[in-house]
Amino acid sequence: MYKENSALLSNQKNNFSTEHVQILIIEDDYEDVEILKTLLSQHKYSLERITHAQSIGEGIACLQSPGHNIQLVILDLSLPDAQGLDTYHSIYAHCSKIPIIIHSGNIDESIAIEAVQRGAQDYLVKGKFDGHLLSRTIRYGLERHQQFLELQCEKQKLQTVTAALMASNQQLEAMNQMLGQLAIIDELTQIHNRRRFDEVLWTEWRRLAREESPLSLIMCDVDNFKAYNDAYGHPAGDRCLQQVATAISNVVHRPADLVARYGGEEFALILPNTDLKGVTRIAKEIQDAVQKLNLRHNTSKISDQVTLSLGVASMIPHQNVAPGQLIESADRALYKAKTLGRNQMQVSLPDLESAIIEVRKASQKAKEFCQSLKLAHYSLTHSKRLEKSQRCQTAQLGW
Ligand code: GH3
Ligand code: MG
Ligand code: MG
Ligand code: MG
Repeated sequence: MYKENSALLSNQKNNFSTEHVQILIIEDDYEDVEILKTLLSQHKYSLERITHAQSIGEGIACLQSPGHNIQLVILDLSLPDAQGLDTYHSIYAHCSKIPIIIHSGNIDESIAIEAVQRGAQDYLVKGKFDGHLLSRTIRYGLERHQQFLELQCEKQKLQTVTAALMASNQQLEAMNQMLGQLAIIDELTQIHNRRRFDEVLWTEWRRLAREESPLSLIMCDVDNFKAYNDAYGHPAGDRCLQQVATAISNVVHRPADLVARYGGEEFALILPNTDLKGVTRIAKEIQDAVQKLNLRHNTSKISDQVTLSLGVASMIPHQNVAPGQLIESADRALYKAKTLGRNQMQVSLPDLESAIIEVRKASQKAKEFCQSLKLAHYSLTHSKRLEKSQRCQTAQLGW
């Protein structure tokens, strides 16, 4: 379509001088044809470039003939094979790219208006125009039509550019999404990475501090994994880590739970709104799930299969305590599990938990104290006024 229009434009450019214009007259009345030809030749239109058709059928055949170079059609609306605006529609359907001027004996203004609204360049009433008007109508018709084609061309160019832009935008979005995923997913195990773990821990810590609800953490470490690599090779070690990661992921189900590869052969779980009882149960399920994998580990010092050591911690976060404290707490428990023989879970001693409770208590006391001070101040000033006016006693201060 775009190429078609461009070709038409280049054909027509600078070719509007009267002696070069190729016109098709579709008219069944020979007298009218002669009148038109006379008027045209008086205005220097070349009669050699004027073609005549007597019916719609003949006109269409002419417009469909290969290599025709008709630039403009003058159309009678009353023909042997078509009448009224249908005549116009039939021709327009075959040559929407060529300007059409209607030449009719019908003086009905409404038909003229409708024809122009539907794309005709003008509507000339037979016997009501002279050569000047005809020539001007042809010139304007050709120019207007060329402008229309140029606009169409620009519109199509714009559409092509817009489509290309949209396509590259979609590609960009897809790439951005992929990059976003790459930034938070561990390549080997396809679970979340350390970076995502840090983000989520921070968010959940602040959220649960407001809610005053528990946040739990499990740190898992594959036992004697160096020996596994040494015995079975690094690629087998990689596969083992993938299986362990999947097994751990399958244990947790809540949307807010997060399983991440914390580093090397260590995994970490964030379990929001989960208390110590809940997290202990999950840790045991993880141990069972890894045991069920039944991955041979003949060089392990503690079992003939791959095992985990787990450290568990749980606390109600507080805005004055950093979330790193929870990690340290779970890490201490993991260290204890390692030193006590591996292949087991240990729970962090709630020393920090009690520190947080102390902070809470102190903060509550401070609030109460402030409240009491306000009341006492009110009570003192109030009683002073009473003493002056009514000479009565006393204000009490206490909290
Ligand atoms: P422990 O029971 O005390 O945890 O002993 P360990 O051997 O598991 O711990 P250590 O820290 O001595 O060794 C960890 C090993 O984990 C060493 C390293 O080669 C292996 N490892 C870390 N990341 C990967 C990995 O991406 N792929 C493989 N195959 N091995 C890894
Ligand atoms: Mg007629
Ligand atoms: Mg380790
Ligand atoms: Mg280890």
